[in-house]
Amino acid sequence: MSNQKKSPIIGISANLLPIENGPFQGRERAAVVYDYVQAVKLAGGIPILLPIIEGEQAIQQQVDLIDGLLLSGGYDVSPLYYGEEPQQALGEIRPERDAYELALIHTACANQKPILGICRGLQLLNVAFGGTLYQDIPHTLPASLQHNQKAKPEEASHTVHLVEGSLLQQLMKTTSLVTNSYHHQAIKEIAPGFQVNARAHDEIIEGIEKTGDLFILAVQWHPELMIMKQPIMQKLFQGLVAATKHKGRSL
Ligand SMILES: [Mn+2]
Repeated sequence: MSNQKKSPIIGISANLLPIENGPFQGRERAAVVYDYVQAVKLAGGIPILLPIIEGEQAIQQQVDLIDGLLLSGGYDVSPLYYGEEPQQALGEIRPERDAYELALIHTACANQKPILGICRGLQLLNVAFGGTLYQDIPHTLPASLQHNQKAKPEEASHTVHLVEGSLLQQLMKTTSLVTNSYHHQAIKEIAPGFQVNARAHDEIIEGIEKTGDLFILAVQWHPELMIMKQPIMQKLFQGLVAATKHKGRSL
């Protein structure tokens, strides 16, 4: 098979999930919700899972295997990584996943690999480049909207306004979306070198992108869970796959 016909390989960062019962109870799985896999495949990429490993050289070799990186959702980011102590409302953290994915992000970026971050992926991307987070939206901003929806994952929960002229807005070809929302943390200070590309009505940041030539873009919602109901969400994954070919942020 010639290189030209090969589909881009998209590495999806895996979560750590404890097995809840049976003989292996308490052991941990490297896993992602299957919707990420399907979304990447549907967009024309070949999905592979990237389990947490240690070691700069090993992570470099993982990055060498992939053409693009998808940062999946999961636990809260340890506030120690952005210079804060834990508040009461902080959720479960897995610092070993933070450490791994921070190294993964910097290695992918140094190797010019496009990155799409989802939910925790957006938060970690912001922290990786020097930004900070609200540890708990209801605690810090009690007047905010409900960002941890009770509706089913495929259902839209709140409106998101896209910033005119941003990469996200050009990709989605609209200035307004309705999205699901499964986060209790949000960006407080955006990382240097990044710009906001989407906000909810309460000003909570719902998307960011890195300025410059690389496609490094992230959203706070879960587009992978909405594709069947809102096919427009597929454009995010198509954008990531397309960026592996252009080696840049042009669409
Ligand atoms: Mn939200």
